[in-house]
Amino acid sequence: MKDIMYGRSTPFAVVLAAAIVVLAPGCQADRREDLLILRDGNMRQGRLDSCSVQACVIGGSPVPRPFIVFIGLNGVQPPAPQAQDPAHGEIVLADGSVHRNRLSRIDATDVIAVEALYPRNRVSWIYLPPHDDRVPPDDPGTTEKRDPPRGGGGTSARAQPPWFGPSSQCETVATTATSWGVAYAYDAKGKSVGSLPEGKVTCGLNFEICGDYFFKQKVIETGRETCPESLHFSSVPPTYVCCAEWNNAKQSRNPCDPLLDADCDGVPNDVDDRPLDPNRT
Ligand SMILES: [Ca+2]
Repeated sequence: MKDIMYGRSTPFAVVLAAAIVVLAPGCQADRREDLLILRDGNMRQGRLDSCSVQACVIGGSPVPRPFIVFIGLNGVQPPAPQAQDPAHGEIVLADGSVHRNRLSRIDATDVIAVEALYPRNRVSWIYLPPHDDRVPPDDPGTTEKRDPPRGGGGTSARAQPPWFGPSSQCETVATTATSWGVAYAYDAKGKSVGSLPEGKVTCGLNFEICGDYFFKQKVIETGRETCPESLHFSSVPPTYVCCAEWNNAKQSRNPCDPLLDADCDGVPNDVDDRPLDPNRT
């Protein structure tokens, strides 16, 4: 799961970037530090804690994503490589390969992009294109999600199970999802069971709800197929779940068993293209 076999690989071109490097007086660059090169030419250096869709946090200070043009990881030193296609995001690995991919987020161990997951310790540079902030993560489910019907209000929308939606009586926890493509085979639980033959890749989707994990997959032939949209993390958009209700239903299986059908729409999780939306399957 930590290996990368998915994504475009192209020659690595390096030119001098026009960044004006500003270091704090007396600050000797730590070779293991991370850095952010900003669009105004300034640089921030330190340990990158994380990046979300909105901001990257370096040395405990958030920097809004729109201000950032390059993220350097694992002690790389400026100048940054020139983007091969400035209109698109790129991820440059330590082996020099360049992958056109749009950054989603960075955590302690992984760089999560739209089409792949990269082990953080193998990533050197991440290029964020202009207007990166205007392109929200593919999240069609969020905008189309409907409010739960109340009292037969004339809508044909299916009733949402009691664990979805805001609640003043229950602490809710957001679901998380990760998708990737690697040349490994997985069992039904998402455990890696060996390598795939040359030219095949597993598209994997993992999502977590209240401490329970779900895994979906499809093996594709590279060059002939791409990973289906239903296995992209955006098919499981962050959804707030009341874990008390979730856990109750795991026991009572009322109105359904959420471990088998998280949105109670009658379509089992492993074949539901929208497993957290009872109105889409
Ligand atoms: Ca379902």
